[in-house]
Amino acid sequence: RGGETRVGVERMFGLMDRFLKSDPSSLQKDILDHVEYTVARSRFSFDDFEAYQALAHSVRDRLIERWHDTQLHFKKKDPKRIYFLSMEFLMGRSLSNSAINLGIRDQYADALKELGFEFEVLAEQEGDAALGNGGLARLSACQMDSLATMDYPAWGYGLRYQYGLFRQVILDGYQHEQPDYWLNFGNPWEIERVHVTYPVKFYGTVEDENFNGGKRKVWLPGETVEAVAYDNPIPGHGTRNTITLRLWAAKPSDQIDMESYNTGDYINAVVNRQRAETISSVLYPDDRSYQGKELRLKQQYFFVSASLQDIIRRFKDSHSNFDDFPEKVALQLNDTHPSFAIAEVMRVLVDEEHLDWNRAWDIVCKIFSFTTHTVLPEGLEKVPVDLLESLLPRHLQIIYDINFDYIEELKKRIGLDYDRLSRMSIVEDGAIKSIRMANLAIVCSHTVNGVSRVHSELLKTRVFKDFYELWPHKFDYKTNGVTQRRWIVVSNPSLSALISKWLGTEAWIRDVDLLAGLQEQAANADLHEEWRMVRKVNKMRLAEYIEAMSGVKVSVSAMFDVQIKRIHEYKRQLLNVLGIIHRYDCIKNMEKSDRTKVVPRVCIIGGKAAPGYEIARKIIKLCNAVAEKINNDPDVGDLLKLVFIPDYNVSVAELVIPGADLSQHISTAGHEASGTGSMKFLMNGCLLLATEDGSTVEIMEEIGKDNMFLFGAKMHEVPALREKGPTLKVPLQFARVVRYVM
Ligand code: NTF
Repeated sequence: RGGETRVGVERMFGLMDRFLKSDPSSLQKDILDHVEYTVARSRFSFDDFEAYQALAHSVRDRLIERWHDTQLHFKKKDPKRIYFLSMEFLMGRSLSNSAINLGIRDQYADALKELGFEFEVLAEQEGDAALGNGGLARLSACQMDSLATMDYPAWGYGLRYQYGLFRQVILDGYQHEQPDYWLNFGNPWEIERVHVTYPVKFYGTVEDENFNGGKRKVWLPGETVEAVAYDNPIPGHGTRNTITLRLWAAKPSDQIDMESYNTGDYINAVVNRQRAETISSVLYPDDRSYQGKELRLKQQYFFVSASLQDIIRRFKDSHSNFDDFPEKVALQLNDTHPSFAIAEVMRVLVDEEHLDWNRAWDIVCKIFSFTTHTVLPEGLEKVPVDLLESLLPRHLQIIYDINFDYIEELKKRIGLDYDRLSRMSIVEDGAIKSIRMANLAIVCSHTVNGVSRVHSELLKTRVFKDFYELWPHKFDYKTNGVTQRRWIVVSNPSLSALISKWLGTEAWIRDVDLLAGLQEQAANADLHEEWRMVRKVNKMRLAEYIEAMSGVKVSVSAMFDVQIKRIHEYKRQLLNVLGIIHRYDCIKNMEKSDRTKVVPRVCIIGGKAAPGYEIARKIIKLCNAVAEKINNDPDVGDLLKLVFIPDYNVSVAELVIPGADLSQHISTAGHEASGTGSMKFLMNGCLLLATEDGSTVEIMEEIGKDNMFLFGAKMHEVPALREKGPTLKVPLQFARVVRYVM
């Protein structure tokens, strides 16, 4: 911008070194320059954290080069772009992942060694970006990595929360939540775009206005908040493609409310402006129950409105009308959270771009697709109409209009079946009139997908049955996956080296199917021995961590039996703990001579409970109480240990998974939409103990029933069991154990 005319292209090229070099001495120079000029420390005196900062900036420079090239390339080609809208992204740390995807991790490690630093030690300095809760959010992160690696012209859009998922601290066995003010020490992985800002409006009224001889609706908003873009470059592996995760932060609008200033109440006027920032301040820590809170709704619309303004601006840069919009724009709704995008596109096209309603509707029907991550109908969002009417009055009207047309159409298709019409309506008439976000998403999307095969069957036969019968062609499934870049290469470098050595190629890092090539070596004793060594080293690393976090010494020759995930009744951590109590009791009652037959076991449980989820919190307490009892019983020793790993997050998972021998995925069949943890354990060579639920069913088909421990009732057996009620007769000594551990 302007630079070309002022300096001249030739001169600019002359001044730039084309691309940054990645030989050891260039890397060392870069790092030291960043120590001096970015971190502002002397190159003769800096600590590990400062070294990490400098290193991160050096990697980021290389990311930026590719990122610019990618943007330029796509600007020229103008392909159809994928826009992935998600309220949550659990990115974890970025340093190792970025350096590996850029193909220069080892060069950095060598360069640092000569300076007296260890790459892995510096990598530990980075905090987690925890802008999400659980499975849905980590899936978003894995998806971004894959989209970049597979050369898609994709964008992720979300919110830049100032407080990510709370930190879990265990005091006296209970979970306590502490704020995760993760931006405290700066974030080298984001680039603030002070010029990429959009006004986002709320409240106000809708008026009729004369227009072209008729009437039209005009929204006169009551509050404006500015959305500022923060870009996070996401590099692909083995490609220059580097896509963008654009996160929005709320800032007070520049449009100064002169009235409050003129009344002389300057201090209050400034304080009120500052309140705007609360919109992006905190992530809601509950992944299931929808609470109908105004702030949450504001967050949803805020990120949707900013993202769409950005998307439409990009489209209009190279198109003069909306004819090609569906050929150039695909919007993926990650669960119902971004569904206001539908009403917002209608509003922009009709009210601002003055397209006629039917034409706008035609466009809307071609651009949205919707992924749902839940099984339970209770988990689906319902937005109270009252709330919407005050916050987004024009959107409410639009949703009513969409619903009116849709119900009229529906009557023609299914007749006057009022029960069904009312079930399928976007608007729910009840004690609290509300908008069913899932219905809105299904009606307006061309594709609806579940996240595993059984999940999609459940959608078709239960949750969205009425819709499936009407539009079978819309329903599809995309079984979740995870990226081997993070879950093998970053988290288990020794296994990664082993795989490349035995396959004779690194191509599996881009194409996971190539791992099947290891089958040829399945019986090779040397491979087994090497793998065993890799596992042992990972277990030692994990044992050290366990001791540091919980003070419990565990033996690496014991079997490490792991269950790490959000704490939920349906995930049945409680069942796991009851099983551990039973195991403990059996050992206690055993003849001493029989104890030699027991396989020593370290049970590891980790996960956060939503702050308002009482039962989940109690499960954590139970777990810690049982651990206290067992771990301090010299009679049991190394035969059984239980540790609750506090503050489970992406980085902790990277440490725990490679060291696990057995992992548990024991949700009540029919409850886990997919589950992705199992895939991470599996690709690290860990055995699964799992119910036939979600993606396990497909994993079972892939690896064979003989290669996993299937557990528990099947989906079709669950309703009858529920009907029957509890049948388990609690053995006496079992009850005794429960009593003395609590
Ligand atoms: C989760 N849902 C599901 O519970 C998992 O089974 C699934 O693997 C992941 O989504 C990813 O699809 C959520 O995290 C949410 F938000 F819906 F609660």
